[in-house]
Amino acid sequence: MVLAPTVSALGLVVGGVGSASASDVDVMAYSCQDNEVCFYQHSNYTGSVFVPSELKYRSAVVDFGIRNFVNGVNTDNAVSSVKNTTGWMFCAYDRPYQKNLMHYLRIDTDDNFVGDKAHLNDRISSVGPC
Ligand SMILES: [Ca+2]
Repeated sequence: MVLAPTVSALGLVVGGVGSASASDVDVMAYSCQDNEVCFYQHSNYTGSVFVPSELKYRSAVVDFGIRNFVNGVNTDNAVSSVKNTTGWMFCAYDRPYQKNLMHYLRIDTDDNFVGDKAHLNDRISSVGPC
């Protein structure tokens, strides 16, 4: 009588560990380094990441449609959170080539596109200094 629930619980634990390790790469969040702008595939700074070198030099990413996250997924209309650790503010646009300004990525600021910022989720198509 006591053994049955114990075995059942153990089975659940093993199952949980198995599924977690199978998707470790996808789940493990990238730690944004100094002087980077990190675009995350999921909210809360999780999922895959896109760290464009252009933004380290205060240049622009004019078309997310031709850029991918580290996992190979296209970044256009797919960013759900952003960290800006550079000394510059950038503008995020809904359209390529910096058209349709929708949000300021402020200096040393984290942007999580949930709650009152949910309207920005999966919309960034270009980013540049502003
Ligand atoms: Ca867009």
